[in-house]
Amino acid sequence: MGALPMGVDRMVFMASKTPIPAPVAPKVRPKDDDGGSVVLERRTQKTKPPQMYQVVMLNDDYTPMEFVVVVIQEFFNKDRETATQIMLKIHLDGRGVCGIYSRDVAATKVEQVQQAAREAGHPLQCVSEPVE
Ligand code: TYC
Repeated sequence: MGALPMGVDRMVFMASKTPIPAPVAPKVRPKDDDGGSVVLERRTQKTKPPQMYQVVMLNDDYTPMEFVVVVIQEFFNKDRETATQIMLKIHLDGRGVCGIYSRDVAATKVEQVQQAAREAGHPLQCVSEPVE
């Protein structure tokens, strides 16, 4: 160190700035490269959309068509025309998709249909299955 001013035997340094907050972790990973600089490399997308489930209604020989139409209207929010088309598709093909939902919602729809069928004394069945 060079000469101090006359009468001063030591220098005292004090922090004069407010502390800088710790940096927030970035959503990208730092990667050391050759030059000693830090490159931020974007992480490849890791979140996937959730698996969806279709609620499939099954045909049987006993449940009245009218009951099926009303169930599809009530629990799958279809208008009467759409509900009738779905019911006829089930009647002809043996099964038909009434709606596609997240897993929990699909499971609830199945429960609601089964409960309504049980209470009305009909053997109507439906199941939930993953789409694709
Ligand atoms: N097959 C039934 C009948 O002829 C009608 C029916 C349609 C039943 C769809 C179930 O999921 C069903 N009465």
